[in-house]
Amino acid sequence: MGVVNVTPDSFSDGGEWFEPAAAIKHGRELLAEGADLLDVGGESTRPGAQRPEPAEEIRRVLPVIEALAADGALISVDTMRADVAALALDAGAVMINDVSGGLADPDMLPLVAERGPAYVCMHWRGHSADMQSRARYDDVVAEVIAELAVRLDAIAAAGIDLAKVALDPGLGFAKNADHNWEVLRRLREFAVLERPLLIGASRKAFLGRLLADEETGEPRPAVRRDDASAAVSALAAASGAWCVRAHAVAPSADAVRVASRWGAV
Ligand code: PMM
Repeated sequence: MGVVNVTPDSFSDGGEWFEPAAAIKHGRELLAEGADLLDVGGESTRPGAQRPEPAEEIRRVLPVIEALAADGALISVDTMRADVAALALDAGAVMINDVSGGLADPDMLPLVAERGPAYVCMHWRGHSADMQSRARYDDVVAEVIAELAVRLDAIAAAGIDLAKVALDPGLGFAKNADHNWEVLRRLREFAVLERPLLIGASRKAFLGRLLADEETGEPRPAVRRDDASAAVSALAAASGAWCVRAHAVAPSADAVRVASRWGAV
C-alpha cells in the first residue's frame, strides 16, 4: 500500500504532495513502483497534530481519489470521518482505512455496513493531540489484541461482513518505541484474530531513533528511513502480515518479493 498524504504537516513527507496535481503524480509513481493499493489521506495523525475541518479534508482528498480511481487504481481513503469516507467511495475509493477503528465517528460503522467497502480497523486509544499519554500497557500485545477483538465485535454487530475487514495494531498510535518493537517481535500472535493484518511502520519515529546518529544522538530524518522501513516490510511479511503501508514503495515491494521467494510468506 503506497501512501499519498495530501497534507501540509505529515511527519513523514509533510507538505510534499499537498497540491492535488502533485499528489496525483506521486500516486501514479507509487503505482509504477509496484503499489497494489494507494492510501489517500487528508489528515495528519502525527503525535500532537491538530485536525483539519471536514470541508478542508474533503477538499484535499477528493480530486486526488477521483483522478487515481479513474486511472483504475485501487484506492483506500485514510479517514476517521464517515462523511469524508462516503464522498471518497462516491469518487471511486474501494477501501476505508479508519485509524480509529470506528471509535472517532459513530456514523462510520453504519456507513461501512450500508456501502460494503473493504475496511481497515486500526488499534486506537484517542486522537493524536493526546494519544501518547495513553501509551500505558502491562502487556502491549495482549491488550492490543483484546481491544481489537472488542472492535471486531462492534463491527460484526453493525452488520459488516468480517470477510472485508483487515486489522492493524497501529504502530506509534498510543505506543512508544518499545511497544512498537514488542508488537513487531510478536506479530504472529495477532493471527488469533483471524483477520488479515496491515502494518504501518514506514518512516515512523521509532525507526528514526533506532538509526540515530551515533555522535549527536539525533534521530535519522524521516526521508532517510526507507531502507529500515523495507526491512520491517520483509520481516512483517514473513510474520504473516497481509499488507504493508509504505511511503517509498519500490524498496518495500522488493523486500516483500524476497520474503515471498524465500518461502517465508
Ligand atoms: N499510520 C499513519 C497514518 N495512517 N493507517 C494505518 N492503517 N496504519 C498506520 O500505521 C498508519 C495509518 C501515520 O503515518 P503518515 O502520517 O506518514 O501517513
